[in-house]
Amino acid sequence: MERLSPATLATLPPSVARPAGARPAGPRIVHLGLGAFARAHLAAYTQEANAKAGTTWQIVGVSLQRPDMRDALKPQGGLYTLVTRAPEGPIFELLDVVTDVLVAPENPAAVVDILADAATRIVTLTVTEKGYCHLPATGRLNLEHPDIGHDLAHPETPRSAPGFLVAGLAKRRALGLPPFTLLSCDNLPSNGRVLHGLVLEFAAKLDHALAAWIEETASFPCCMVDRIVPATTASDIAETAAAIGLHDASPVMSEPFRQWAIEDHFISGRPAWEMAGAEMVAEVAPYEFMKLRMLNGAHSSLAYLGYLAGHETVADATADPLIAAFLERLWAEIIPTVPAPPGVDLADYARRLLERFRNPAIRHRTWQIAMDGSQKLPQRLLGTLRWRLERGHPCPAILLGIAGWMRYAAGQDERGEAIDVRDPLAARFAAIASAAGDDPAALVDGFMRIESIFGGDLPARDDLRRALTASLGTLLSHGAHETLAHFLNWSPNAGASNQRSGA
Ligand code: CS2
Repeated sequence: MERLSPATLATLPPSVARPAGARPAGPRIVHLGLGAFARAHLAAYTQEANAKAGTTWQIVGVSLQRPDMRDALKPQGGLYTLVTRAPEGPIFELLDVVTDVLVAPENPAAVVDILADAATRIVTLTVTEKGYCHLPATGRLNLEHPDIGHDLAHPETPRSAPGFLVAGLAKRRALGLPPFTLLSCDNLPSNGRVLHGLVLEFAAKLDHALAAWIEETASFPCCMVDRIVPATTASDIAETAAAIGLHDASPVMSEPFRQWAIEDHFISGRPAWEMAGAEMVAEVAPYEFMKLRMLNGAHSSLAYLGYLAGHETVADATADPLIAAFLERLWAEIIPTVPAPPGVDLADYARRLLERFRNPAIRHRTWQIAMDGSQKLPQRLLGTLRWRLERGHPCPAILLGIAGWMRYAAGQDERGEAIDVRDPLAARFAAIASAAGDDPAALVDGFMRIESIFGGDLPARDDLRRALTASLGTLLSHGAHETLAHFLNWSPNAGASNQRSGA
């Protein structure tokens, strides 16, 4: 079968939506961490904004680690298929807004050059939580991170996202160019402010005048991004080929829903993303709390408990009545902690989340979401937990989610088989698990000592330790299914006085 590329484009069936006309080189967005999510979110919004506003914004992707994305997209001239998987059936659409992909480790100087090029106006990032190389508990740069150490010693050939951003900004300043807007699109609370702090901290370590220039001239708007985009599988590739009649090595699979709330503070222009449905808002925080706590908090909880209960995907897990009922209880605990964004009914938002999770056309693996729990737990579950503990409100469902993470991170599933735990702290988890064996109190103690996750305050609460030990003990001795059944029977009123939790 022929490869999708500008040369074979004419053979696409009319059912595949595609942009009209050629692609003149317009203002540029450089995107760090070009994965499936950004290709289904940022790129889709940008293409639609271009079409509606008659603009020519282009995206150059940068892979900070592997060459796979460049190898897949380069022979296709950057073209790829966005497959929107509605329960009623897929929609195939061609995206042509990515014009090039650079592989940073192969040629870091080329990445710095494009960041410093006059046509680059915005640098967007989806480098995942760990890509910020920071200490989530303090928001400061992790100076022990090997890439940060390297980049401070070799600032012109960086490896990390903060290192590249500062190198690009330094070069622009040397060339007499204005900076770019830095837009983090990762699931971090106050993502723009976190990025601002990290970039300034890194720059100040090299050159105070540079840091001052960045502070005065660059902008770091916050935004909340949302679209469920699971990793593409071999069968997705085969299905796409059958539908479009060409081989696309890297289509992206997405749910129909998408949302993007952005602080409108761009120093050198931006695509008219609002014409594609983005919400330009004065304050992103309420959107962020809603999304991180309600969507991602539920996603992570169901990833751990669902995985342990033997469910491969989110849709399978949500089809399990016990997990669906657990989610309702979890949302009842989360909702009071979230300030509703203007015009949003949070109970309604929760109902829509359940529908989105149930979409059987999306095969989002629980194992994929379970990754990097050490980087995700604080903003997804622990903020909610703190909020409730401070007010003396019970939180048994949140505790069960956290206990599920501990059970998972200990590395053995319910049949005694090893779990492939992917996390920057995986080695530490393994050491905790081997020291604690299956003693729940020792496991809770070991995990709670990880300060970058739990901070100093949570481990000091004996009531919390006891409650987590009880939940984890039940998970260890009875398994996720029975634990959930017991949990749901035992405390029938959502969020109400659950004695067992004690917290
Ligand atoms: C998921 C997110 O992988 C994960 O941890 O929770 O990627 C989630 O699908 C997105 O944030 C949805 O917008």
